Amino acid sequence: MNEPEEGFRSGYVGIVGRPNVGKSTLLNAILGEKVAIVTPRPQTTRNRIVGVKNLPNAQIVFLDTPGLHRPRERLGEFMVRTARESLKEVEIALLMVEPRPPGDIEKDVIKELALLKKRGRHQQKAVFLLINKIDLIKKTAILPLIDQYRSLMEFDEIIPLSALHGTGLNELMDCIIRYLPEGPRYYPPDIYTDQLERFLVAEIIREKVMLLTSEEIPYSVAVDVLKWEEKEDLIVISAEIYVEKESQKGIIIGRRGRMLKEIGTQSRREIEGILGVRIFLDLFVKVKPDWRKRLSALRELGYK
Ligand SMILES: Nc1nc2c(ncn2[C@@H]2O[C@H](COP(=O)(O)OP(=O)(O)OP(=O)(O)O)[C@@H](O)[C@H]2O)c(=O)[nH]1
Ligand SMILES: [Mg+2]
Repeated sequence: MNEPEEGFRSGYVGIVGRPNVGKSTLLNAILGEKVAIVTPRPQTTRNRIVGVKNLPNAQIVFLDTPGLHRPRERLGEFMVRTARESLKEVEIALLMVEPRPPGDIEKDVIKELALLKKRGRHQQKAVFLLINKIDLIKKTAILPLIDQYRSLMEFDEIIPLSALHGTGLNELMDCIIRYLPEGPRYYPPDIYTDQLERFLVAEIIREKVMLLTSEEIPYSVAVDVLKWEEKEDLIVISAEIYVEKESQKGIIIGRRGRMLKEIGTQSRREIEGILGVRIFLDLFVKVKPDWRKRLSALRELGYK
């Protein structure tokens, strides 16, 4: 960590909200890089994802988090804990919501955010409300929503936006910079995430599984990279796709191995695009019975 430069601003900014509101879409849009996977299904993100935005006079460390929900198994408990704990580290919390009136999840997190704001030790934390997906509603519907949220808490800023279309992002960035304290660079200026390429590769494979399967399968899958061998002009990667039941294994493999082949092809193309090198990707499917419920299995898969 460097000494602060005169006038340089920096800080941690957490993005929280219920699943599927568009948190990861926002992070990718701000960075202009894919660091977090996105699917139309809730509970896509399972870990805290760091994304660093480097600007000439500021560095913003964004924390994308798993969606807040009422967990039904241990994996869900881990996810919600991860999201809530991230809030403690941030200077600014961004509560992202759908363009809908607040529900129980929003009311609960707002209570927590109001407490955090009061308790902020070194410096008061700021809390912004981001009303996302405004491309889906009429302009006239925004003001009544703002009023409803405002009656629950005094937000420092309320910003309607569309992470998908990029609307409102400049205003959001300007607001964030205004609230950041002076501080050092936490990361070197050419770094935009702290995640290992191995992790991103596993996530991209999981994204393809989530996009190509249905019902319980998207949620029952975990991916682990087993081998990573850099050769002269290609990288050889093998990865294991874990499911919870034998029947799920059959679905992931598909008729004559077709589904697994499709997962592999789509993953490989995207990984090649991101890493800029030819990839040989070998996928295996394995049953880890009820892994989402078992602490030891969760740990083995990196959810700890
Ligand atoms: N119409 C519209 N869709 C959006 C917008 N932002 C995100 N989405 C879509 O919403 C879905 C969920 O997006 P994610 O970014 O994965 O949501 P998330 O909040 O990270 O979800 P979890 O990781 O499950 O907590 C995807 O299908 C996105 O394309 C938006 O501004 N407008
Ligand atoms: Mg997400």
